[in-house]
Amino acid sequence: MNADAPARETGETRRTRTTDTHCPYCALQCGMGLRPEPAEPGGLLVVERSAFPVNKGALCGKGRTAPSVLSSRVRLVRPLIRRASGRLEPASWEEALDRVAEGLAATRSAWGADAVGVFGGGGLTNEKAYTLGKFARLVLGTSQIDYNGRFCMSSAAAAGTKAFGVDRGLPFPLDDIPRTGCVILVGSNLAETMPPALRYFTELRANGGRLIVIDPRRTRTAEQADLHLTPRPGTDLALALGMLHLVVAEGRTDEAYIAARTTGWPQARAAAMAHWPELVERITGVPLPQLRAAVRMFCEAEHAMVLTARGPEQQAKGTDTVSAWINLCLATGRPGRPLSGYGCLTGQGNGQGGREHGQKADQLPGYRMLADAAAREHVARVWGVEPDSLPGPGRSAYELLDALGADGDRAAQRPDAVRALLLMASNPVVSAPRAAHVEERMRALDFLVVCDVVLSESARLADVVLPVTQWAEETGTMTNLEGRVILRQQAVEPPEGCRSDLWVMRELAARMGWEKGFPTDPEEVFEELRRASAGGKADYSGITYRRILAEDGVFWPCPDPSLAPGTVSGAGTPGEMNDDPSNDHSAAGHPGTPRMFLDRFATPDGRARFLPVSHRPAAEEPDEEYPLLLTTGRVLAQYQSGAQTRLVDSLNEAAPGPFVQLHPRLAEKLGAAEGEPVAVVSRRGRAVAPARLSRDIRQDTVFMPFHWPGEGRANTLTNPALDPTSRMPEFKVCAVRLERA
Ligand SMILES: Nc1nc2c(c(=O)[nH]1)N[C@H]1C(S)=C(S)[C@@H](COP(=O)(O)OP(=O)(O)OC[C@H]3O[C@@H](n4cnc5c(=O)[nH]c(N)nc54)[C@H](O)[C@@H]3O)O[C@H]1N2
Ligand SMILES: Nc1nc2c(c(=O)[nH]1)N[C@H]1C(S)=C(S)[C@@H](COP(=O)(O)OP(=O)(O)OC[C@H]3O[C@@H](n4cnc5c(=O)[nH]c(N)nc54)[C@H](O)[C@@H]3O)O[C@H]1N2
Ligand code: SF4
Ligand SMILES: [Mo]
Repeated sequence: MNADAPARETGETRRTRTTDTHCPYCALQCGMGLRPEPAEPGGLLVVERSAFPVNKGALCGKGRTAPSVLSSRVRLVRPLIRRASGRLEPASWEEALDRVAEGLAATRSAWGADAVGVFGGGGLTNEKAYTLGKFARLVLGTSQIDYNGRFCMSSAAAAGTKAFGVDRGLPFPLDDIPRTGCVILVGSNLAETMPPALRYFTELRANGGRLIVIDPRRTRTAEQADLHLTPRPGTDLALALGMLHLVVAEGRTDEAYIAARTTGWPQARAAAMAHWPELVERITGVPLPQLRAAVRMFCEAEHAMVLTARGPEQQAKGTDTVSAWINLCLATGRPGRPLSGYGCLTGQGNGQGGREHGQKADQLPGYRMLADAAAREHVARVWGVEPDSLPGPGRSAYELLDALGADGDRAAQRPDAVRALLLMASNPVVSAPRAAHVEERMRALDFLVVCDVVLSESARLADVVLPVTQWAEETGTMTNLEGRVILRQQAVEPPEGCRSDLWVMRELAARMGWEKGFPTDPEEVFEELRRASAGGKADYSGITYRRILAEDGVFWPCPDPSLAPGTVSGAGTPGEMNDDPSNDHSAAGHPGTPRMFLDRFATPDGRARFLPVSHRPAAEEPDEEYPLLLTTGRVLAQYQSGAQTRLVDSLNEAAPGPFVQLHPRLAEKLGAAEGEPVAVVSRRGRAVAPARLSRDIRQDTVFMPFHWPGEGRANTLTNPALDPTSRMPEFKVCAVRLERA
């Protein structure tokens, strides 16, 4: 398979021909070609890469316009330092790096290593995420590192690990979707959040399969469904339990599968049976006949899947909610069967790989756990340090942001405050829950360093801003939502003043006494990551850049036995999950694992675990003062905090600013007309945005997208109540009232 491996791009070829690479944004990681074309925005023409299997050439508007964010017109191209004037002013790299190294070292020596924090991002390549985790633990010696992926799929990750022993968002390729019989899509608006993936669902329906969408709003995705259930936000847990109750009551369980492949059914069954369908109807607002219809469609299909996204996951009970959906799948014999099972649609470009290689508070590379002695020993050996020198687990993302700064009264309240922060690839001022508080905490820091490609709202608060290179200007691997490791190749030279995140970390490490151990060549980092991940759950040791190019990506786990450590506890045996005939073993090494769990789950006994879960209310339910529910999410043309996409004219024309989606009846009660500003008020604050009247939303619920800063910032309102297991904030439900603005 290596014989026809395409050549890696070189500086020479880059200047003249099309480079195969991938979009900078979401977890689909659509393949695209980039060809130098001076007249185009960013100097690059986007060329269709129809041979790449995931998107077959299709791109959404964000992907098509991504090169314009490469342009130095909108980019950071020089380091900035906050001077005596109070303003951010240009500086040399030398001065900026010295300043950062001094600032971080000063905080550490005055207040201890845990007074320095690191906040990463799920958009970073595997190489960067790996290096950031290593930099935090070795150079800074801090336990205080976490990342924005905590806000993304952490509930699904926690539930997947509990049930299956490993967390890979989709345990099967997207290509299985058109051939299954029924898909329940829970809280995903993929028609807007990963448009080229819609094709898999239209093909499913063309093949006679059924699509059920569960979303309190009638979205573009819901429009495609055979059945659309519109529960009250925050009640998916009850909905799943009600369906499981009906499955049992109607005798639709797969007893042979339950006996052969699972544990814990009696307890999970008992918990579900306490959720009577009539009670579930009352909690969720979904009429019982619809619930029955959904159960029938799901159970009558020979093959079926449940896929969740942020709707049910971004709740203070997100982990239990996903467990309830997994229970439904297990009771009906789906996971580990062909064309069937449970999957989570991961969100950020490297949302999957970014959670595997050590930028998470409790984690080491290869999805190893920091608290596991054998894992520490293995990784410490790869890093050439003593296992005892590695710090333990730290705080989760929101808890870390909440612990920033020791000003005023907080100095006494928070002896363990984080006083200096290195922020790489996230914009929490816009995207974190209870954002006004988070912004205040960031302003209270002694020292804030931001590495970014643009001057984001968070970068504006920094003491030092370091301008870094991005996707098309550098090479690195990403792991898409299917667990497919792909290679983003450099297609263009970066602007003069920009340096890669890897280079920044190397320079800082050197200034802080680590001359070695921080290579800047991505492939060299990847070779080290292969060894560090060997024998871990997310085992990349058999993957090489060359193989990725030759095979359109390689699915982990992909072990190389020659790199495996002697013993690693809890590592499972990935090869055993991999008896799929489509995985053609050959002399070239392990073929990778497109489909997991066909023989066994990654638990010690090989069985999937039912979790007994029960409904509970949202952290904040409506009351007289705050009678409505707010839920939040995305629109097609903007990406996340908008730091990148708000710089693109055509995207701004399509989605110019925030809005409040509300039902015409609700608007009438309020006396608000289409386009008029309305104020949404929660216990955290007040946001104002134009009303968008729509019959596509429940009358007790309003929706706001979260892509904008300022007055219309949705996260001014959101509730930072955390899931007890995943530490996911409750972005998808809080109590609000509306006022005329
Ligand atoms: N255009 C665009 N695409 C993106 C992104 C982007 O910012 N913009 N971000 C990427 C990232 S990081 C992610 S995580 C994904 C997210 O992808 P999605 O999960 O598809 O996106 P969201 O809009 O956050 O939420 C999906 C739906 O959940 C619904 N929902 C709200 N509350 C509830 C609830 O209580 N229960 C249920 N069942 N549904 C509910 C909302 O109405 C919404 O339609 O998108 C990725 N793709
Ligand atoms: N209310 C509400 N809030 C939410 C959500 C929601 O549904 N509702 N969703 C949550 C979710 S799922 C997510 S994933 C978060 C995302 O929210 P954020 O973490 O704010 O995500 P981005 O806006 O993608 O921020 C990425 C930043 O990194 C920069 N960047 C891009 N590439 C690189 C690089 O290679 N290196 C460096 N150093 N920087 C780079 C970008 O310019 C940008 O400033 O938002 C969360 N917030
Ligand atoms: S769907 Fe996602 S990966 Fe594909 S072009 Fe759009 S933003 Fe990029
Ligand atoms: Mo996300």
